[in-house]
Amino acid sequence: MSILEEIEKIKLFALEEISKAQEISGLENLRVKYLGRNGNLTHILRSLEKYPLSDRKNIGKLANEIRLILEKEIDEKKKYSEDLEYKKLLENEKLDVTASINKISAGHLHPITKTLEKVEQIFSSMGFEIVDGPEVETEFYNFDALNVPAHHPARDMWDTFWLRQNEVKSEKLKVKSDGRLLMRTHTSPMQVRYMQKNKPPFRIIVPGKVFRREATDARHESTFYHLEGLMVGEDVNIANIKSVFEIFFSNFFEADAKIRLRPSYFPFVEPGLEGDVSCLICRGKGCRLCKNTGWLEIFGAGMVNQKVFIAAGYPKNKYQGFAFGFGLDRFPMMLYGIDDIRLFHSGDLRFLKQF
Ligand code: FA5
Repeated sequence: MSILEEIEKIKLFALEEISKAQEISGLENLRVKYLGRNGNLTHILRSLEKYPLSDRKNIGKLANEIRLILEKEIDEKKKYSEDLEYKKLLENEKLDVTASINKISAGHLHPITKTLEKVEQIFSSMGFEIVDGPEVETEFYNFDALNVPAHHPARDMWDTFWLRQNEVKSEKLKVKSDGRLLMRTHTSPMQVRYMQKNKPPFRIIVPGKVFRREATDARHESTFYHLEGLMVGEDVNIANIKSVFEIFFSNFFEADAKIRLRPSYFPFVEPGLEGDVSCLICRGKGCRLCKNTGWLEIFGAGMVNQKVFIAAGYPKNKYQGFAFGFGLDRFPMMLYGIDDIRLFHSGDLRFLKQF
């Protein structure tokens, strides 16, 4: 085989090896093997003097051409392999934002909070302002200003937790002039607090926690939620109570809930009403929650007693208005079919996770 044929053969071998090489390191080895100091082609170029002068030019030319071809091939393949490796690297590193991972449980709103949001939204749509009040109240706002003086038998209905005064340091509550401190038994104290600072006409709701000394059962807790409502103007009348309740209950239960109004007594309203809603758990047939009556006692209401207006500093007989108080916990009980109020504050995850 002539030296020119031998060079061509080297070229064929080299090209085949380059095409088969998978990795950059493999290509570098081929560069050394063929083009390196002791490489096959370099060796031929270095030993040109051993060939006749007439052949040297052709041998050298061919060997150099092939050298350039191999260099180009190796460089191109190397660039291709580098791109490939980079692509692989990117593929391994890429972040799939849609991939499912082990979810961290973030919790959710308590059923009473959900209820409150819905109630607030309905009353807001009827133009009621949402007002907040203190949970620690004075005897004056919780009782006296609402026409429940000391030793009045109505105080028995709202027996509560009294505080030792030196345990509470609050400028706002004006302890000395407003009597002893207690955990509020209803959100009604905000009637007078609000009226002292605002003039009619207005309509407000006051949601919040209330406290009572109770022997608890399926319908009674010692800590529960109330929602007070108050609408005052010069011509507000009892028909407004009925229409507000009808709109509210049909929106809240998204069902045909029946309402029953009964005469009742609350010292701060005259006349006073008790409002029942047909039990949505048993649909009126009778169950543990409704004590087999088919009705749930949900709210107290009535026209504001003029004595309350006077306690707030309003002139007698100038204004009239209605007030009502809901037990808020009983709403989710009916909505979700919960038959024991004590579950709400039990902290039992098996219960809470259902909502
Ligand atoms: C009152 O507290 C009055 N302040 C309501 C009111 C406001 C009447 C304005 C008139 C005008 P009562 O004690 O009935 O009323 O409580 C109101 C509602 O709270 C009840 O109808 C009942 O649904 C709920 N409730 C009462 N006691 C408890 C309790 N221990 N646990 C859970 N809910 C209760």
